Amino acid sequence: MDFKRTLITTALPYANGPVHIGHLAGVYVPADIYARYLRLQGRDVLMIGGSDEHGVPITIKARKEGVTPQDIVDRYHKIIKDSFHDLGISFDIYSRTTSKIHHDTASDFFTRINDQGKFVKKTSLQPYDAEAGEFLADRYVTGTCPRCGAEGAFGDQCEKCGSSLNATDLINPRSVLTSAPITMKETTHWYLPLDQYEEALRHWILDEHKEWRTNVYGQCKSWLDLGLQPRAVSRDLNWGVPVPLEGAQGKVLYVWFDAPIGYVSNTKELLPDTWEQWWKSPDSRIIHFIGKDNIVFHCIVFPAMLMAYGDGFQLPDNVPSNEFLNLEGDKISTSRNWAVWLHEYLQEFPGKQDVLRYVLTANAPEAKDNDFTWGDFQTRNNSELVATLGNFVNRAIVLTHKYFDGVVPEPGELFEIDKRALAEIRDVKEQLTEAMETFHFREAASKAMEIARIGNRYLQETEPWKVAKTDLKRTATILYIALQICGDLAVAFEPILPFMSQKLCAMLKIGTPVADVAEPKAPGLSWDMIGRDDIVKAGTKLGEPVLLFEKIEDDAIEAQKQKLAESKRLNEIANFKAEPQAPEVDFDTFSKCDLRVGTVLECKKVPKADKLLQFLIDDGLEKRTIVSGIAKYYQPEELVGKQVCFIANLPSRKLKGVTSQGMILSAVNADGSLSLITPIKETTPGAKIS
Ligand code: B3M
Ligand code: ZN
Repeated sequence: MDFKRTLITTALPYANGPVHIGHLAGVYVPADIYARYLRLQGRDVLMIGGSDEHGVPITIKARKEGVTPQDIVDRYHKIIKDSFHDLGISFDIYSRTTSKIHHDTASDFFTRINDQGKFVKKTSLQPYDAEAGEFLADRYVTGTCPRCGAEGAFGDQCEKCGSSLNATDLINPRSVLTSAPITMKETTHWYLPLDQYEEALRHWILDEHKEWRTNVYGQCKSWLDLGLQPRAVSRDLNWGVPVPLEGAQGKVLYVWFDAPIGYVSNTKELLPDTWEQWWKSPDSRIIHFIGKDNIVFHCIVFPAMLMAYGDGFQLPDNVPSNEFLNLEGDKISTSRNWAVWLHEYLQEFPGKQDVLRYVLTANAPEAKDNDFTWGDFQTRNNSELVATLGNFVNRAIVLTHKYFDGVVPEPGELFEIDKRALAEIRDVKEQLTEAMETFHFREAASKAMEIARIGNRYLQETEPWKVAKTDLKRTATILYIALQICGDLAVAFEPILPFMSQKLCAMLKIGTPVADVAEPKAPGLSWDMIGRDDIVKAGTKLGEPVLLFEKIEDDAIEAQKQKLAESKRLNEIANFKAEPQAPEVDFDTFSKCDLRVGTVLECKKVPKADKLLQFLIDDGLEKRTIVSGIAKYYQPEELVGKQVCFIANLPSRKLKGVTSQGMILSAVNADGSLSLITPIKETTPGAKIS
């Protein structure tokens, strides 16, 4: 089936925090690559995005900060939207689910399904806070975890041991609102009877969409094999789209009911007159880009909603969901601040949007979870973007300036080696196109880089800088071919590296510059240009050479690693639990310990012992030497003149050849590091501690 239009949707991020590299790698970068690729192919495409502004976590965050949920979503919607824009994600629209049009559209979905009698109404017991007079969502119930005994577990999950829970599993369940013990109260909700759609879904996915990614297909199959159950589409909550029925006060549509409808609302907002074409016409197709935790909602629940609604809505053609991206070996976590946040990256690496786009693509978690490391980020930048791509383009353009005054020379007769390079590129183009068509963007990045490798090899073999000494005509042909390869790169990499492509186009004088890289339109280039031998026209005066990429130095990477280490440290502190108290000692035993304050006269490192510092202490009587294992946490210079506490009457012992007469006291911090103990007010050396 040949499609006329492709509607690309991207999961709507919750507007309760900024987006991080996990979101980008899973959804937005691949979706943007695909949209840009289709535009270059001259296809009709729409890329729809927006913020998901409902749901319990937003109300919880608002309560914590003492602001309204609207304040929260206004704040994060803006951060998210701006950061996507600055990364060049070329949305046709990025809207939000608090918009009027979305509320209307979501209400209409509910009403029409309800009017057809397709919901089931059921009454059940739900946690209730009698003091506040409110039903409690799972997250609003807290208590002791029945599995690990941790305090402060929530009604959906224990964050200590990770078990998923029901509110009623908790020991001593209490309301987060008032701390009152919860009671159970009857409440009525509307359910979508997924079981009634099971056969249709089974046929549609398992028989008709065998081409879906194995992770997606497999997850759907296991859900379907388990058998589908009716799912509640409403909640007792005061934040969301109100259930549009008389007598449904205090009830809103469940966030997972309204959020996917956001794709429809946003299309409507963008194209009030023609939106239906994109959703209902059989020659349009819908592609949902999502992360793996959203598969069931997009492949089962939303399609069932669309079936129930009817009216010609089509089901998605594909759902290329990615797996998860980890960070330096650990799961990305918002609450532990273990993430690379997009808005921070953009500030800390100005002008390096493409580096992130490239690394997230080259290392995309397409078939399995993958790891982002700063080391890999640096290597891919320095050895692939700088040394392979940037270097090739730079050589071709600088040599043209050098030998031909920056004017693209007229080629002479093509030699075998020239033809071979062009033929190789046409082969790679075929594989690259196949990779793009089948959502294998990792492969696409590697194929596009292959073009730069072909270019480097070509220059290496033809050596125009040598040929130029004797044969300028031949040099002209070589550089002409090299410039065509630059043109290939500008097009082939446009979906992945749109900022680079813009700069390269400006040097090669191809395409039409766009004012804003995030603008959703092809920059006057077309996919057909790749592999042609006249992309860059002879006689064109090239623009000045600019560097496409620059080396990322170790200190920038170190700074990022430090930042993560700091997150880890703060987390360890947050999770610190003091050790249980030691067994009692009698007073006499304690008072045998001679504890004193001393002043540091000298302090130095102990040779060949990276943990030890050697102190010379004024202890009020004489000078004594003490060796202490704190070299990792203090510089010797900073301690001279400071006062420390020590045990004076321990037997001396030899440490790495130095005799230590006592022990300096320090506190062991949550992360295992040490803090020296010092009197708050300066005292006389030798003062007893009692
Ligand atoms: N906001 C969940 C998520 O960000 C949800 C996606 C909605 S897509 C319609 O993982
Ligand atoms: Zn637990």
